[in-house]
Amino acid sequence: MATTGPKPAGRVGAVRLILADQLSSRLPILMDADKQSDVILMAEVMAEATYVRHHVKKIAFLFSAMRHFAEALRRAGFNVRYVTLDDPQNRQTLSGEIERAVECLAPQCVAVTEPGEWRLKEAFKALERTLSVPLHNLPDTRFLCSHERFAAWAEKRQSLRMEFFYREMRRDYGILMEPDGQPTGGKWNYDADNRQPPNPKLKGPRRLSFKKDDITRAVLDLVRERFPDGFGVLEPFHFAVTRTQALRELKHFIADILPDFGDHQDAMIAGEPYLYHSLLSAYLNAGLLYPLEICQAAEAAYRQGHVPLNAAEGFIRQILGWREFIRGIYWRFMPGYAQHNGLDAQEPLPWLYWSGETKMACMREAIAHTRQHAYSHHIQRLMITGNFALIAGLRPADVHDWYLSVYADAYEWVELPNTLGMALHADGGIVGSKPYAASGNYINRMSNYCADCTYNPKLSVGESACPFNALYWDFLARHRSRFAGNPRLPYVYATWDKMGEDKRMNIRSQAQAHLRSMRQGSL
Ligand code: FAD
Ligand code: DLZ
Ligand code: SF4
Repeated sequence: MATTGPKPAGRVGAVRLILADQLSSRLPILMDADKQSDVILMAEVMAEATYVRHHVKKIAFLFSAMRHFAEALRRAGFNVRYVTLDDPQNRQTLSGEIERAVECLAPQCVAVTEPGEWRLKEAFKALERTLSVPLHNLPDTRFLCSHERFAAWAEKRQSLRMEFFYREMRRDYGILMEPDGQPTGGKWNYDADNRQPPNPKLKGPRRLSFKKDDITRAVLDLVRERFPDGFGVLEPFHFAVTRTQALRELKHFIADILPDFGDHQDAMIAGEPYLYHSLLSAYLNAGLLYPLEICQAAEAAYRQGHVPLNAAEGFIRQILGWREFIRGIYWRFMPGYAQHNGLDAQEPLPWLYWSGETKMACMREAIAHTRQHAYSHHIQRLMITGNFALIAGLRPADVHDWYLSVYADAYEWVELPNTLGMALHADGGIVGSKPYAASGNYINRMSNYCADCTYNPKLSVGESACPFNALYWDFLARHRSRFAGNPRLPYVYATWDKMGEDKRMNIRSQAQAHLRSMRQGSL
């Protein structure tokens, strides 16, 4: 592939930057472009590929999707300047590549779409001050809730709860709404019908695998060569890398998988990384799919009688509710949000998160999926790796770094509030009213992992006791003054108090023993 594109015949109007996660033709940056005089700039740069230790599949997915998008733009008649990672002239930062494009093309201005990470927004602000031509910031119109809409909703409230935000979004977009203004089916939320414990024989449905073309093969070679120490396994590589392929993934999900999404939403089964989840987040976040088209496809499947209401509503809530709510939180509370450590957790991230080497079958499984696929589903992220980090008191900044690195769908706007807020309860309760702490009992109920584990989920003390048990009680005891008044926790503290002094002391010293083993790499 050519590293740079042709220069327009006359004076260049605007250089328009498209980031790796902005691969959407409906963004103003492309819709307002003049095909005669403007140049679209896309750049693979080391600074972005290394600011955390990204999974190699994430890098390959983004580079391949970028290159395919650039080809599609060229076919549509745009002038595209595409800078590959191995271009000897590449300055290896986005700001450096914008400056180089300005030096080479002498445009009248530069335009960027608001990026999804605070640090890039700051970098573009700094660049604006030094660039020889004006830099215009364009909005990211792919989201369903604008910053202004979120602020208008949030300003009226003391605490921000996703459920109430979601109802407003349902009304705004008329999704699963009846003409009389009532929610379809009479209820806003059908979670009570979802989330069944798994049958241990549960098998995930067949998933699509996309054929690798020359572009993807070249990217895989590049990533193999340039990121030999990257996290995770590069091949096999099954990702969709074009909008057409991502739409096939969406169609397959709606037709064959969504009907069972609700029932199995919280289930975890050994050797089944995907179960009934959509696998759409990487495509949605990179811009290959739009959130509204996904919600509308799910609603249409329900209205045609193909999908039950509990599944359609539960799925739509994740996108129209959680995803938009999380983004609203990020931009409302940054940059301070990233500094939160509300539970004063100071334990460094243990190496087992990177290596997957642990006797805990549930952690081994979740990290193995992560290494293999740059994916694990929500309950593994929240109730296995997230829950362990919470109850073991791992440092939020380290945990944030890990989640931002290891998943193909990870960008700070979505990863940070999920990690700091939802999983670690480090934000003082902005995202969630209660910590998602759970013992081995929960994991045993919702998975078949414990059957194959060195540890016993029924024991809290002793060599074979499940680490989640003692760490769970120790977490609650450590933070009693903070959580005792939480209306959702009194029964838990009543159980703790009933245990008796000796048992409580044994459990707490067992928790310390687990932490020592964790530090020594033998947990
Ligand atoms: P499905 O289960 O099929 O859900 C459908 C869609 O709903 C997803 O594709 C996603 O777009 C959206 N969604 C569901 N839950 C959330 C949520 N809590 N926040 C935002 N969107 C949601 N999601 C990311 O996209 N990027 C991340 O970096 C990310 N980091 C996370 C870190 C932690 C600690 C936790 C607990 C969750 C994180 N999530 C993140 C949310 C969620 O786990 C993933 O969106 C989901 O697992 C993606 O898989 P899927 O597409 O199969 O989702
Ligand atoms: C994650 C990522 C990677 C690995 N590489 C690039 C890149 O080379 N060029 C680029 O434009 N963007 C890349 N990205 C995405 C950005 O780092 C950043 O996370 C998002 O653009 C935030 O919206
Ligand atoms: Fe995880 Fe404990 Fe079950 Fe082992 S016994 S799989 S550590 S919950």
